Amino acid sequence: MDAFRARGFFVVRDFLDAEGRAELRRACDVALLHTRALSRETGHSTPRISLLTDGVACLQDDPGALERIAALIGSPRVCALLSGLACPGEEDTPRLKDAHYYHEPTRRDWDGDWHRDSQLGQADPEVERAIVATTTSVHFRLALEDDDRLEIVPGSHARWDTPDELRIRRGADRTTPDMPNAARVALRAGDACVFHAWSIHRATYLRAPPRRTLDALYAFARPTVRRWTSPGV
Ligand SMILES: O=C(O)CCC(=O)C(=O)O
Repeated sequence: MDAFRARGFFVVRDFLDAEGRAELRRACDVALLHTRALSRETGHSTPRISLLTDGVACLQDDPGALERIAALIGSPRVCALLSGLACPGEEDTPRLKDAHYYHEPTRRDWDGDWHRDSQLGQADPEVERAIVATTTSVHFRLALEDDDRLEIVPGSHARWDTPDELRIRRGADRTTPDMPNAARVALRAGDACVFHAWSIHRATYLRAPPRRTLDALYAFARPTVRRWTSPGV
């Protein structure tokens, strides 16, 4: 928890043994291989497929595969890793938003954009800044093969951008290799990583070696106060 507060991420080595990994990889590969067979883009030029939208139709033929994935991302072990990460004022219960399977591209190598997930669909940086200051959203990911593609700017989850960072992630050169203080997160097969989705991060995508990383995104909610109105009001 201290590492998460200070740097915005932590790695849990050997989270899953070889047998568990092989089972989970078989399950996720069902979705990836079917998705690739059905599309010329999704699963080929994309960084990831959504296991709950793109892949779910494919998983319907193999309910055991969907169960295996759901069992992990809803497991007490994963929830225990997320416990205590919410901001003050947020509920401690993580809410699952989506589950993705990150894969290698099949046609060309490319570099991803530096971003905070909070900027996606958010045109106004000042609105985004308020979201970053008051809410928490986290990725839990599990490498099923060695994966060193992700880079994060440690500590960026807990503060707003420097002028250089803002110029890069909202400017014209979002794929630059020159992001100050970026750190590479190297996972070995079986390692898990939790990182704050509002951290400044990106990945670079290579056709080889194969990338097989399961990633689930969770958010924490603020308790809502329901206001009842009197009949006729
Ligand atoms: O690991 C990756 O490919 C990058 C992940 C990412 O940028 C994201 O999920 O927002």
